[in-house]
Amino acid sequence: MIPKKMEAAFNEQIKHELESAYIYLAMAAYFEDQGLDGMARWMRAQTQEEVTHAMRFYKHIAERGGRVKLHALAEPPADYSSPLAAFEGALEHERFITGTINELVKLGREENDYASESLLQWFVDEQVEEEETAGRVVQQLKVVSGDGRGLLMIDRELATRNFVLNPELAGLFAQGPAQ
Ligand code: OFO
Repeated sequence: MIPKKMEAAFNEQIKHELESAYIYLAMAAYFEDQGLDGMARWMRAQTQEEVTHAMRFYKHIAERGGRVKLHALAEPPADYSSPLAAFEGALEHERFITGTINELVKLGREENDYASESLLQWFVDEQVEEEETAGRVVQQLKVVSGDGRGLLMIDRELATRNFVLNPELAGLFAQGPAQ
């Protein structure tokens, strides 16, 4: 059985992860509007990934006899002053998410909740990657500093991103073998 405090904190984290999805979908819409299709695609892939993050917590709560409860999501910003500002927003948001994951690790230790350790370690590792990925795009956008040709090159590179659903999670979306 999942401790009540962990259940509440994980439900809150589902909200954070879905808010991440919502923020990135709003960024996708911004890039769509700017004609930067590669960046829009990258953000749409990121949106899908964030939904899988929420579902990892959903699955964990349900498997341990807890109750998943969904909270209201905040409205994300619709506009950005530049592609760089949008990716800086993404990086800042990922740093915020890292903080929330660290708090969960701390709470898990206080509650002696060993059953959540491997799930949370997965997220600790994931956040290193998330910050690195967003940070790399920020760096590249700074290098081209608004130069149209450079921007289109980055856009083309980001267009190669594909979202691939981890087969382990397929069952959560009713797309794979039942789990
Ligand atoms: Fe972007 O890692 Fe989840 O929120």
